[in-house]
Amino acid sequence: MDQLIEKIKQYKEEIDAAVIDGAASLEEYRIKFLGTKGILKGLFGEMKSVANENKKEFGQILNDFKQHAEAKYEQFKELTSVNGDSATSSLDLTLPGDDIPVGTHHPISIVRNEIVSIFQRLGFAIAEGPEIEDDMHNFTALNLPENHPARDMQDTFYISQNPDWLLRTHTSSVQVREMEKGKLPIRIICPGRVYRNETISARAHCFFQQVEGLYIDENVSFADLKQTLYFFVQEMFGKNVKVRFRPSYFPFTEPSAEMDISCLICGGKGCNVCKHTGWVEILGCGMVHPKVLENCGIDSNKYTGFAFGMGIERITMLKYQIKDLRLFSENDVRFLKQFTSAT
Ligand code: 2U9
Repeated sequence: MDQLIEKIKQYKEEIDAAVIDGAASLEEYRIKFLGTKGILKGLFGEMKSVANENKKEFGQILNDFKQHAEAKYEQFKELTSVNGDSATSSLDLTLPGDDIPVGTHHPISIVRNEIVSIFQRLGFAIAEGPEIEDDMHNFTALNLPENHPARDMQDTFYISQNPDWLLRTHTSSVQVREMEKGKLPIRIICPGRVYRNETISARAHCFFQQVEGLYIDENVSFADLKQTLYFFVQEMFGKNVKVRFRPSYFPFTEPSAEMDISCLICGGKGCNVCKHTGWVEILGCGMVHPKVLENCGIDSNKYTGFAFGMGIERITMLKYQIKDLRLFSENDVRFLKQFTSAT
C-alpha cells in the first residue's frame, strides 16, 4: 500500500505542475487522469489488492486524490473558456463585425464594362494597344491627310523627344495594329484612354475614354452595321429607345454616319438635354474606307468592314445625368460613392 500512496503523491505533484493552455491539453488531462481507462480508474482497481484493514485508510486517500484531480479539471476548464480557444471560446461570434468601407467602381468603368460585355456577347474580342503611338498608326493609315486639323499641335499632344510620337487621339490605332496582323475575319472592340489638346471645361477634357469597334469580313454591309448598333442600343438603354442615323463625314469611313437615340430624359418630347430636338447623338460609325483597308494590307475587293466609335464619358453623362465632365477625374468621394454596378 505504501507504494500506492507514493504513486498517488507523485500524481498529485504532476497535477499541480500541469500546464493547461487550451482545449486540446485540457482534454488530454481529462483522458489521462479522469478517463474511463485513466489513472483514477486504475487506482480504484488497485483497491482489491489492498489488505482489508487498510482499505478504509486507502479509500480515504484515493477519494481525496479524486477530488483534487476533478477540482483541477474544473478550474482549468473555466480558465480555458475565459481566455478563449477555438473549441471552447466564450467569444460571441454572432456579434456583428466592424464596418469595412467597400469601394465602388468608377462610373466610367461601370459603363465601359457594360458596353464591352454587350459586344462580347455578339462575338467581339477585346483588343488593346499603346497610348503613346506613332503618326502612322494614329493618322496616316487612317487616311487622315497631311493638312488635317487633327494633326495640328493645337489638337494633338506630341512627344517632345520625337516628333513622330504622340498620345493617341483615338483607339483606332489599335484597330490598325490588329489589321496589320493580317488575320481575318476581324471582330474587335477597343476600349481605352485617348488624349486631345483641349481646354478643360464642363464639356471637354484633355483625356477621355473611348470604345471603338471594327468588323471586317467578306460581304459585311451597312445593314450589318445598323443591326449591330441597334442591338447595342436596345441592350444598353432598353427596348423602347429609338435610333436614327444621320449622314456624316470621317476620313477613315465611307459612307459615314452618326447615330442618335431618342432622348432618355424626355422620351423624345424635347428638353434641355436634347436641346428640344428629342434626339441625342451617341456615336459615329461607317464602312471602313477602302484606302484604310489597303493601307493595312487588306484586299478591299475581297473584304469590307464597318467601324464605330463612342466616348464613354458622353454615354455615362447621359445615363446618370451628369452635367460636368470634370467630375470624372476629380476623385471626389461624394461623387464616386453614388455609383454601384450589378457586376
Ligand atoms: C479603323 C477604321 C475606322 C472608328 C470610328 C467614329 C466613327 C467616331 C468618335 C465618337 C466620339 C470619336 O470619341 S469620339 O470623339 N468616333 O465618330 N469612330 S468611325 O472608325 C475606324 C476605326 C478604325 C481601322
